[in-house]
Amino acid sequence: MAILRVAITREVSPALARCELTHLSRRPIDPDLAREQHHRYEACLAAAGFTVRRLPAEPGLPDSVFVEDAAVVLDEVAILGRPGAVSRRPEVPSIAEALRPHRTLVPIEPPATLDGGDILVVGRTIFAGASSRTNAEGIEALRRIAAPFGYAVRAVPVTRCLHLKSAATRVAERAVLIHPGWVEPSHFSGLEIIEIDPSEPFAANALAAGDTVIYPKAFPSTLARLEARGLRVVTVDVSELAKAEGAVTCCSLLFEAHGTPF
Ligand code: CIR
Repeated sequence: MAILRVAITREVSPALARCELTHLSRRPIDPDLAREQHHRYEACLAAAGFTVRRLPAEPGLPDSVFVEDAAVVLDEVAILGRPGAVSRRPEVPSIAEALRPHRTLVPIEPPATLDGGDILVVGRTIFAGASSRTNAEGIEALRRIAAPFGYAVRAVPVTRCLHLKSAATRVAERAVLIHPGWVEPSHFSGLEIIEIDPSEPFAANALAAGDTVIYPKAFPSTLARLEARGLRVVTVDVSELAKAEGAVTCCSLLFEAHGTPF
């Protein structure tokens, strides 16, 4: 059977305007534009070689487009998240069903909380943000589940932004894009570090999708840094999702699977 690159996404909820907000003030969100931007984002994933499996919208779950937070998909196993925001916990069962054909599923038990947005995998190292959403028990549970597969889990304190991946994301096999004011660069010693342009504080969230980096259109100065490094970057306008404190990693779960396109 062929190896497929799969992207799980979920249609924008009509309730997106009632999303959780932690570091942003509420601004009006245009739901049609949000949906359109999300569809263009999915088109970028398809162009990057991913088979996009879009789950139906969840009208009662405002943040459910941000599927990344509901699970951590490793090559060997999928860890189901237990979102730190109580309103987001009902997002997990449908993500579990979508992952079930592809991975053994392992849940996280209370009192542990873990948002996928806090989990950054670089090779066999997992950086886990200790944030307002992911607690020490969540990081310990992740370590217990991932260690037998040879992963080392490193906890990284996150206080100035929502998730670790608001401050640091992987842009190439061993390169991370970071906001040094939001996360201490020394945590990533041994990796190549690209810093965001300081004029663009939200610019550290980039999505490595195969050989392509999917990146918000809103950060031209940091984009120039990524391109100067020789990365293949495609930009997408995610302005409406950004008002919900989301960005490009949050809107998909990417993994390899055996099978035929859906
Ligand atoms: C939340 O506060 O949970 C959502 N409004 C935004 C989640 C964004 N997710 C992510 O960065 N992984």
